[in-house]
Amino acid sequence: MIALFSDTHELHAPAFEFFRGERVPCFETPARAAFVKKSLQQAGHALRQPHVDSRAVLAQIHSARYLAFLENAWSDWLALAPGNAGLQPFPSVWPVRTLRSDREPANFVARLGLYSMDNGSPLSAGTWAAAKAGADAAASAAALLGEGARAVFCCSRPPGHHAGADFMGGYCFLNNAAVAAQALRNSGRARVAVLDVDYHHGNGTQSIFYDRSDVLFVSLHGDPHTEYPFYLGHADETGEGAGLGFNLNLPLAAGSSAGAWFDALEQGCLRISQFGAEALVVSLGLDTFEDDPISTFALKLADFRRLGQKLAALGLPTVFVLEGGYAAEALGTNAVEVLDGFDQGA
Ligand code: OKP
Ligand code: ZN
Repeated sequence: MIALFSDTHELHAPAFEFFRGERVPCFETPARAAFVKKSLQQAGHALRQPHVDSRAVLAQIHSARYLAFLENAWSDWLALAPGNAGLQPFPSVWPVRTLRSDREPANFVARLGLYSMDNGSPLSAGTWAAAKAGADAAASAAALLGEGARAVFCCSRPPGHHAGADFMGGYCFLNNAAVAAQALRNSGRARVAVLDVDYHHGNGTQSIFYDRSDVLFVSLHGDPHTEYPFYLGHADETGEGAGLGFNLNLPLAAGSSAGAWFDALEQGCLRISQFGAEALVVSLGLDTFEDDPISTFALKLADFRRLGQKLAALGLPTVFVLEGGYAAEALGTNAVEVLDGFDQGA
């Protein structure tokens, strides 16, 4: 399978994040992509650079003011106070209910609150460049499917599925899966399905396509009653307006078994077949792994091969986009198992 990889991901390298109120080393690290790259090479997958500029598609997915904010965030942070180069920006005030989000404040940290859903997503100097390279990979993957590729894997970070039209969060800045889906729509595929198998609900992707019937969103994830992102991902979220019936959430209780997970996958795949998808985007989070440090599902190495085989059985041109997975060393072998399972089943 073709894998898209750019070294630019390394430029997003925050030093720490907040977890339970404490400063801890980041879970989402450059080492993650390095391990995946190494496993891809060992397994003989061809690595290529992204070759398509995603800017036009990004403008279809994200708001203009959010994109401008993100692109200029680091220089605005540096301009805010001397010494900021060695510090990481975090939001401290958010426009929750009753507060206004239509007026953009001048203060950088206030704008950071306006455009963030959590305090768990540190920015660093190269965040925009790294995130943009990931979006470029997603747009490039869609182009490669147009040239006849059966499947393409985007080995990119930071992840994207928590990022909405005008906000970042959950380590995500630009929604790569949404970029891939929109680029596939732009190239003439009438119906595109996004299947999100990350442990965490893809709230950003859901919200971006919530009122659309041309992009089906299906997600398997830890029940938001107890799991991040908490405020979206329930089974009663089925879409709105023209999009009613085109959103399927399959939340599973924390600690669910691999058997329960594959039962939900079967349901999700049935819905995608019934939808008549002409292409598939997989938000490939591998934090469903039994040893993941921040998640509670129990998938083992062999389960990832089985996942790849199940996805191949859908018989669709497929873009895989890397999302979460924080057992960094195992992430490489787990990802390659999915891709090899897919190639074997295809
Ligand atoms: C991103 B992805 C919060 C610590 C936990 C949320 C998890 C984000 C997961 N301070 N952060 O879906 O794998
Ligand atoms: Zn996740």
